Amino acid sequence: SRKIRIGLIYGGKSGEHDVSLQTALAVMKAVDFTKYEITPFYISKKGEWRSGTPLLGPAQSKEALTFSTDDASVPASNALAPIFGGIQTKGDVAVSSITSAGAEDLGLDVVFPLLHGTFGEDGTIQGLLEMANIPYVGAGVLASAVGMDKVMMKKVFAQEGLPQCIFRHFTRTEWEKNRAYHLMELETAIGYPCFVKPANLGSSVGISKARNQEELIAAVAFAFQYDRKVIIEENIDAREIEVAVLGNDEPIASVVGEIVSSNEFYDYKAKYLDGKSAMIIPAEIPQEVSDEVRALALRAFLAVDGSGLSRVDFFLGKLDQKVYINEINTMPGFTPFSMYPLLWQETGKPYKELLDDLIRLALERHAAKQNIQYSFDAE
Ligand code: G1L
Repeated sequence: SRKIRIGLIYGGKSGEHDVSLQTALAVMKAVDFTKYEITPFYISKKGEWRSGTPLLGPAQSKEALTFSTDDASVPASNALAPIFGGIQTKGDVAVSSITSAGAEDLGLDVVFPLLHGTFGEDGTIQGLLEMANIPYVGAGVLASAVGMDKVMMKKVFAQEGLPQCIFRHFTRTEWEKNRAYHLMELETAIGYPCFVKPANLGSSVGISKARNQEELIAAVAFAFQYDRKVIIEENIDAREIEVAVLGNDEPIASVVGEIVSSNEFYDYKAKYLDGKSAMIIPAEIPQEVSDEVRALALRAFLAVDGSGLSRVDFFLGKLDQKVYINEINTMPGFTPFSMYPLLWQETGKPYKELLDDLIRLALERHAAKQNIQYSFDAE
């Protein structure tokens, strides 16, 4: 049978541009080119799309990945043209349409959207791929969008009855109209210290800790520079533990890992170091806690209507030994040295196999959707 044709979309207009390139290179290096063929789709920092011809082996350099030199091994072409069915001229008007003929037209079987933050993880690229009827790896539009908005995520978790820390949220308009009320509410419900964050999880910027009212007001103003919604959370003295989830309607959970920050990790004989932190896999926690966390991770994945993969992050209270869900990440770090792949590695699934599974899951989800009727008057 012929090779499966993979598209990799990477780069993008976010702060994670370089992480995305590294991830694309890692995926290229890991896939079996006797089974797969890869077409690169690079989005520059300015938002221009560039695509190349199918690769028969991994790109050799970052320049080849970004088509930034004239002698790049892969010639660039207008990447969006095939997705939008080309651009035609009708009289004075340029017309283009998203073809729903989908991946066959593009010469692709499945796409990896390796993009972080706004325009990548928030459901927008997933929406574009849905409209073009192209199978893609990972979360769909809904789970991506819920996973990007901390407030929506916590509301979904609350509805599912998942244990989480105390939080409050408001928009800039609400804050400006009723600041005294919100301050009183935050002080009685949460108290100090507390964490103030932009609701949008696109970046780690805009986050700060407040120890008193003056700091709280400054922290809220700071967070509003990054989003129109902010969330305030209680501070829990806790260990950070994480679980990898893989699957569609019947997901499975990996072993549990722990993140230990640099000022604490010298006591551990850590196998995996990631700059400022160490990853302890499996986490040194009681079996009952590990069982509980894995079950909660699966419930969280199903609650947001996840598909493909997610990393689910928890706090394990140092004082009460209680487990709190922190967040679900539908696009976790994904090089072979990131927590998500390492958790599967330790569970017995190496990176290559993980890629095979994710591709199969994407194709299965797409095939199942083809049988759904979307309207009465099909043309
Ligand atoms: F395609 C997958 F598998 F769904 C996928 C997509 C994106 C997995 C992991 C990621 N992660 C990233 O793209 C990033 C965290 C490297 C941001 Cl650029």
